[in-house]
Amino acid sequence: MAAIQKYLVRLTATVAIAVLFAAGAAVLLAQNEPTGAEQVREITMTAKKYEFSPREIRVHPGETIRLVITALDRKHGFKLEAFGIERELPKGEAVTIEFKADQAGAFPFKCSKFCGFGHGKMKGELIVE
Ligand SMILES: [Cu+2]
Repeated sequence: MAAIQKYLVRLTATVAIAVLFAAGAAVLLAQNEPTGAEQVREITMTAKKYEFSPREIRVHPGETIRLVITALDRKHGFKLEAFGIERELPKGEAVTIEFKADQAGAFPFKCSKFCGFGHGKMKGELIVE
């Protein structure tokens, strides 16, 4: 009788410790979970002869930028040299480009696929301030 009581007490203690441990682990996990601090700024853009819209993007230093660009009329390209970005923009396809605005300043971007006589003027600017 005494033996089984001892066993039950030990079992209860073991279960209690396990529950406490699990609760502690859950709290730690909850603390480590991203709380939305890593915010992504999504900017939708279109490209067509011979302009990007918007042609000027203003963001803050440190922000993660997600550009979603759709070429409307034909294939274009998007080149943001300062951030090492160059992507083709097939017609009608939303292309997602993600990068961190980790340097401040004004950075030009342009169309990198020849698209006609106005191609050279198809430019824009990313302003990180
Ligand atoms: Cu072009």
